[in-house]
Amino acid sequence: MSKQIPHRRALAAICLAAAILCALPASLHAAPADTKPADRGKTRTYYVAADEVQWDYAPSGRDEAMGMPFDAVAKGFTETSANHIGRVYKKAVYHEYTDATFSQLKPPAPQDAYLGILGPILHAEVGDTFKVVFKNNATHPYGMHPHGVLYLKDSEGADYNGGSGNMDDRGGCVAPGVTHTYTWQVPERSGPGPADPSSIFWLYHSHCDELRDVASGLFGGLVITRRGMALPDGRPKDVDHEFVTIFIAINENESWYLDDNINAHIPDPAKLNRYESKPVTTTGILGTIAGAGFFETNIKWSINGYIYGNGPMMVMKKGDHVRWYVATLGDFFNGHTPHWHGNTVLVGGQRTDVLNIASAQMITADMVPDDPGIWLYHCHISDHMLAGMMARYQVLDR
Ligand SMILES: [Cu+2]
Repeated sequence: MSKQIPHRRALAAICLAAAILCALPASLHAAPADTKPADRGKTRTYYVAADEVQWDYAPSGRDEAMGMPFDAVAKGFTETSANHIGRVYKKAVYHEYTDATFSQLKPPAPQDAYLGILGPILHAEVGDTFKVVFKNNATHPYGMHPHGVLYLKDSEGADYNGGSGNMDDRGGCVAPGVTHTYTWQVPERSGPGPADPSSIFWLYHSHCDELRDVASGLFGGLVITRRGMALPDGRPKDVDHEFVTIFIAINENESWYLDDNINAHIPDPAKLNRYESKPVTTTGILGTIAGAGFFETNIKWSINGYIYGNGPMMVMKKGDHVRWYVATLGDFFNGHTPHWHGNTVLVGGQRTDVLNIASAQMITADMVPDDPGIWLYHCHISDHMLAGMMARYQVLDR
């Protein structure tokens, strides 16, 4: 008798466990009968922190796009004076780390140095799941809000009245020093559509106070590759080079660090008129955004956080299959027309050499360059270009 009671209890426990297992949705404890193990997808874990840095928009100290010292207009955007901050700003950016200790940075590969101020580009294949462990190392609340992927409220990374109580607040505003884990699923609707190439791009950015967070520097991207088209690291296997370029007028007047930057660089902050606006270039052209006041020169017309061609060269070879992911983000000023000199691209089956993007729009453009050389890649809105929205890419001959 004394031996039968434990036996019955054990049996009851087994039955209870079996009942719980049978009651779970199939996806939680078993693959569907028609799903091969290889189709179940990977969990891709990334460690991303918001770090405060000193960012230099033009580290070479000259106009690399034109191959000369800064001219009178460019000096307003790059040189410190009584009413100009210059080219170095305190900002918050996303950095990738190697593990959950957040003690060692995982810097981008040398060929990805052109990514500049962007957060890490996180890759996945349709069917996968992102697990993004986010740590806020900064002094303001920040988060990570992704476009395109599938999430529950606590992984949306946005702060607003979404109708589900305090669930909306979780992950939208992660307090300084706090870590939050986002789970983003990648179903079919997050991947390439029928007219898309083998991979597409989605932005992510901080959405605690969207305007000020983005102006402070917190944005990056996801690349989703079609099921069966990904290399082990998630990149598309039919592409030789991927380039992510975000054309963004970073409005430093909206940054959380405006006061810090004024105090650090303006010789006499008490005398500064931070509302000074002069819509005239130093060369006397009226009506452009490339003006000379504090307001105008405190907007940085950048590609990946670089102005006047200061980004590292984007290098490819003639005949390569090159994929460009192009986007913009931010305030009113962010409507852009990225233009490649020298080569053309295909977008959804249509050929062009100029795109048209407004804030948070994302375009994938494929190029097979046939024209070797160093080529200009810039916003075709003329005064954006005048204010520095220029980069270069190089096609090597084979
Ligand atoms: Cu533009």
